[in-house]
Amino acid sequence: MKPVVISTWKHGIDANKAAYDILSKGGNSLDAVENGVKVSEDDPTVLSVGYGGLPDADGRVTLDAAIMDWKARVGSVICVENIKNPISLARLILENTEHMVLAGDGAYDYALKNGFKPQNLMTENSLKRYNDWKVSNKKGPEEIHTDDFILKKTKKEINEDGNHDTIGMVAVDKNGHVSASCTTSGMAWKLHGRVGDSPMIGSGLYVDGEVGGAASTGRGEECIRAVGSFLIVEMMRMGLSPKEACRVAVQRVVKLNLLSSKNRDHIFQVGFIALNNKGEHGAYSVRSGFQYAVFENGKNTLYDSEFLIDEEYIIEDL
Ligand code: SD4
Repeated sequence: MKPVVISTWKHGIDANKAAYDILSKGGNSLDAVENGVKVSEDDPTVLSVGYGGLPDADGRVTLDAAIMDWKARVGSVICVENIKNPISLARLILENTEHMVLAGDGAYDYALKNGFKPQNLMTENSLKRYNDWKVSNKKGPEEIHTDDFILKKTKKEINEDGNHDTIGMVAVDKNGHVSASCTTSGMAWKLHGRVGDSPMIGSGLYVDGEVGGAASTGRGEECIRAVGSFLIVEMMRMGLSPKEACRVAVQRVVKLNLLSSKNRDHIFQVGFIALNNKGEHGAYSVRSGFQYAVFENGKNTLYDSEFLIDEEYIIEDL
């Protein structure tokens, strides 16, 4: 079964290829999850990650990324601009510093001191979409983001839309060592300085070498308050399968959303993926439309995730 790599959304297919290439040659999972998600960071057609990621309300492309390995080593960058591969910056923090998280200008300065080249990450397409949003936007920026946009579409349209979302990746190598990565430009049109779940250890991703790892995508605010990825790993530790553990986290996300007076709605997506150190994997999401890519036994496959909403009993049962 091992090695295995899993990642979020359709663009995970290409990212998985790069990761599996490393794993199948005997490489370790940390190298795999860094180089895997870099494929999405480099791809201007992926509108929620790296180069070509949609900007915030001020027209600034701000990136978040984090990486974690089976030895509980962590690197994370928050709200960094003009660096195309924040995941490699996160890896550098993991390898070279006594810290775990660098933010904003400090992260940027550290990148330049270590050989990263500054680059404008706005593409013609993302600039056009930003300008269109500015003209059409009637609501405050915090109420408009890619997930709401996606969820206004039909299920069919959601599944045909290859232009979303954050990439989260979890891999296990031939030695059973698990690592995870997560990288994003966050919600489109977010308030400047807003940070989502992706760079937050425990929310956007988590790994425990004795158990496995998990990663998330979707509306980060909902995942942060559930500390979703940590919860999944702990559920797997207690014996749940990766899919069952993801389902528990999705239930928690919905429960906490219902409790909150401010965001009492279900018009959002959160999806989780999980992989244990035996190579078993699973996913679950709040709503339909979430897909995840799995490369195992030499085959790269895109799966539709099971989802919670439409299971009406769950609201009362929580
Ligand atoms: C965030 N979770 O910044 C990321 C964005 C995302 O679907 O995954 N959108 O909240």
